[in-house]
Amino acid sequence: MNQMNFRAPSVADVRIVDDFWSPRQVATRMATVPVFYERCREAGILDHIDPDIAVKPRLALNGVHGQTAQRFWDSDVGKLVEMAGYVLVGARDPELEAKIDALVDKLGRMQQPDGYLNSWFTYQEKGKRWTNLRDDHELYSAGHLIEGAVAYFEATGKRKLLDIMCRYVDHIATVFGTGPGQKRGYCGHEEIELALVRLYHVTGKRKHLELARYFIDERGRQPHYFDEEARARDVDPAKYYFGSYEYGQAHIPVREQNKVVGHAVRAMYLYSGMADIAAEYGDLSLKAACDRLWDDLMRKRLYVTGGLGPSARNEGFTSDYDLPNETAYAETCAAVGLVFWANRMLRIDLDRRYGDAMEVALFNGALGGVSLDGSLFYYENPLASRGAHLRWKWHRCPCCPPNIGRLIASLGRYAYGVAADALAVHLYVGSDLRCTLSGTNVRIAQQTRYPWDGAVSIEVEPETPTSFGLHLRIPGWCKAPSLRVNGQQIDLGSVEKGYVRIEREWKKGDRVELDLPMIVERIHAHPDIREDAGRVALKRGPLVYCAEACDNAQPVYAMTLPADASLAPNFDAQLLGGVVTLRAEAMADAVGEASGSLYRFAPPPRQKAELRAIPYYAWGHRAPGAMQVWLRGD
Ligand code: FUB
Ligand code: ZN
Repeated sequence: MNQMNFRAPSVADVRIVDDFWSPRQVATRMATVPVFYERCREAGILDHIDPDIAVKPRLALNGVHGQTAQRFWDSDVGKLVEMAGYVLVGARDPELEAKIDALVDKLGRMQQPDGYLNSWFTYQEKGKRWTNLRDDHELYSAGHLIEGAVAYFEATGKRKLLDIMCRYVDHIATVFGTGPGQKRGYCGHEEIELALVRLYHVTGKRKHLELARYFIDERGRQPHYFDEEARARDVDPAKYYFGSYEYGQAHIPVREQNKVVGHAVRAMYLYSGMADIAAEYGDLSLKAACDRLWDDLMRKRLYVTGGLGPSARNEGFTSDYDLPNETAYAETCAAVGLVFWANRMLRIDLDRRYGDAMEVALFNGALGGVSLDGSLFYYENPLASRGAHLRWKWHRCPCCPPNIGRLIASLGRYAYGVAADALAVHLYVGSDLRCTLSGTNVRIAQQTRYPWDGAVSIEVEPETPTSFGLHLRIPGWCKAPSLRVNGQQIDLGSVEKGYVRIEREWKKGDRVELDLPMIVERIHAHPDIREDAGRVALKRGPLVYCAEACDNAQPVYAMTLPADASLAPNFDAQLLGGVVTLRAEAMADAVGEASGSLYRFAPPPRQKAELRAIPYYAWGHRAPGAMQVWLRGD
């Protein structure tokens, strides 16, 4: 394993100053956070953690299989706090802080004398705590509250929620483990694993890390914990509604897993936790498992948008190459989860396959999940629509809005990796980073018009001249990159795993200029992805494109893009907050030409038609209509 450990900087260490991302961060602060707070309040989520409201409404189990999203309402509170924490870093806001402080106060008063903290099992199903880890999300909710506590502490210095969660974690550590009398359990929905690692980074307490490792190590072992706890509830484990524990990646121990299976968000969170533990303990067996799983996902189960999990039935994976477009589930949270996982892989292995995937998932599958103004959301992110897939204000399971919100608000964490004597630049985004390299305080100022233009300028400003390595990702999509340091060309011939390393003594005023020319690419799918046979997708730099009905005079399903059609990019500052659109001369079947017969012996006549495509992340903002990523190609 690469001995370097590229840790994510804290949100406070990176200020984003970027034409593309700053407006998204503003939208998160001005819309996603307050809107999500209000909608949680209206739904009763905030009252549900309020100990002063003694009589809670009885919440029906309204989900599939007798499950309900209300069981994990606390996780929404955790994600709200986390998102709020990140936006507070850039701009302290007494009003927002007062609201979050009030929630923290409620959580503190709801906490049981032994440290336990969960509103469902305090008010709805008292006495049933820790009886169904497979389905009940108790540790999942704890994980999100932990992440919220860490973010809020880092942003404000207020440690009340952090202390509450440390107490809860101490309680959890008495209940679960391999010691006498302890339950050898773990959560059906992973999350607490990666949250405990984040907690460890703040507290420095080894016991937090060790609990995370325990949950990773225990998963999928025999005798199977989920079987035993089902029997203890007098339930036949064989009647599990998903049939197999693959649903929660608990079918076999994690080090034996080779295939990306089950619920997509759970899978991404688990693999993120595995990568974390691999990094913390230098655990090669976990890294190897991550690599096998990574290859499986990349080779057989990922949408071109970085979306993942095609099926609504299990909110997850099905079989190899099963990537339908119109029915794609591709939950926003799953693409966000892939960003988390890729970023953690980069921590231990500086390889652009992780950076490239992180970028694709971020700019497409994840970013598409929130409207440009930050107030409307998608849960599913199909790659084709007939026009009925609309952005919504609220969902009975509101997991996605705060997930994409927390990602955007903490973007700086994903842009860089900081090691003791090296810095990695994973994402190109206008930003100002402060970090310590080789013991010296360093400021890195990055400027770019990415994703519209691949020219990147990086100014390096160490307090005193200092030697360290600067690693820059050369994206796999870029065919002719070039690099200059202080005007001098650097040879990119021997770039290791897609990251160029510039090792030198850096001094104030040093300037790195990276040019990543963006051309429009036609993407062809593996022949076994049956729904994409004979089709092409368009990509420019990190952005995947789609054709929407409102931009095209002819129905998008009837259009064919000839192989020799030239694709013209054009920046339109007035459209969708400013986007590069693509135009091409295409052909369209004459759909209106009605001979009256459904089938015929000759193909329909074709006519020339202009095709216009926009970045996928920006679809669904204008008149509802059809949309397609994969276009018929000649
Ligand atoms: O189960 C908790 C969250 O709700 C999952 O991560 C999402 O897929 C949704 O089911
Ligand atoms: Zn979600």
